[in-house]
Amino acid sequence: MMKQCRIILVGGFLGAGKTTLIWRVAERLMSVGKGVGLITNDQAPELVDSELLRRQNLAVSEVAGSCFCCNFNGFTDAVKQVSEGADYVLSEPVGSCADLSATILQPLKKYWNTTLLVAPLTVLADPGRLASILQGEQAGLHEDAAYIYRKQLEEADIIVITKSDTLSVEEMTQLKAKTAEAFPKSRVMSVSAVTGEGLDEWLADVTTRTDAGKRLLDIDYDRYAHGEAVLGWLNGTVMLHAPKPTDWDEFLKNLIKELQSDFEQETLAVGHVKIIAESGKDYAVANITGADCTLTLRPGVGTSTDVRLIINARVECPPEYLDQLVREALVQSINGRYTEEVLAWRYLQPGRPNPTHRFSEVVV
Ligand SMILES: Nc1nc2c(ncn2[C@@H]2O[C@H](COP(=O)(O)OP(=O)(O)O)[C@@H](O)[C@H]2O)c(=O)[nH]1
Ligand SMILES: [Mg+2]
Repeated sequence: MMKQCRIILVGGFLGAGKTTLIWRVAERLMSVGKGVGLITNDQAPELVDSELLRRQNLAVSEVAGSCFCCNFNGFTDAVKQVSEGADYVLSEPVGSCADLSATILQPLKKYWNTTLLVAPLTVLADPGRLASILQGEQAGLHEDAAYIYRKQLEEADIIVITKSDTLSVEEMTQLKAKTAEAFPKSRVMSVSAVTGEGLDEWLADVTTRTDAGKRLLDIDYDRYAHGEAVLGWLNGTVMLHAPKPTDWDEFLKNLIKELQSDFEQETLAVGHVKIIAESGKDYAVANITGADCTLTLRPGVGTSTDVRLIINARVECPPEYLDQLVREALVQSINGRYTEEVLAWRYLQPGRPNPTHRFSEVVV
């Protein structure tokens, strides 16, 4: 019999910690000799996530230009590409996507059951946003984006609260209990990609359980579409050339701070903004996530004359305005010191989700 590869979908809202978890877990699996393939997803090419994961020497395929659900065949092509010789394929759907049980898990179970084992649907939740949602608030998001957030949790086979290193044990115990109460049909766990806490427990579940996509979501596609459309998206790739060696970590820190203060000033809710700065083998990543605009900077790209920036921004405003803000922040940070070469630059508003398949019954 042909070897079956297990596909593990790791969903959850923008900035929940999907890419970080996938990377940690891929490392862990490979260290015990397992073959791992990865799939990232976005509405437009030039993804920081793909670049970051490729830098860890992992086989990565990207479904760009539409989400997995609206391009199921693109998704399964990507699965074919990275599952060759792999024991596990880890895949990250778009953070504002929902209804994955009906549009991805059921079709996989139905049409791909001879080659793929489907793991339970995991949905990650950042503790800050989750706590707000559980209190009936909106986590600083538009009400329809908060609606998507709740719907994602509702269909999860497993809800994983991420970033447990940022809470006390007591706070996490309470948050888990509240989550289990609000979403009684999902298993609730917690992890930290920083300390590794909870990773083995989650892995034990998704590498052995086969009860995937146990429920179908009751979701209003008008609200879902609107919740996605309130976010402007921007993906850009820019080369900067300096006349003399320059500290690009410092530059990146300034750029992300500039953006953070712009969004704060305009009171725009940030879904997720991430920038990778690369020079040869060296790179740094900066992120803004969450209602409170947390900032993380992983050094270091160091000092050189040239740097490549990939910028991905998902912010609650019209895409044209996001384009303007990001351009202005770049101009400010460059301050006439470097020459800029734009390699790719796209901004868009996600279109209405129109899934390839949408099952109305659970496949057993
Ligand atoms: N403290 C902490 N931060 C984390 C953890 N996992 C992810 N992050 C941070 O959360 C932000 C978003 O992570 P990312 O994996 O890109 O989220 P994604 O949008 O869901 O793929 C980044 O700044 C990460 O460094 C964690 O376990 N602990
Ligand atoms: Mg990601």
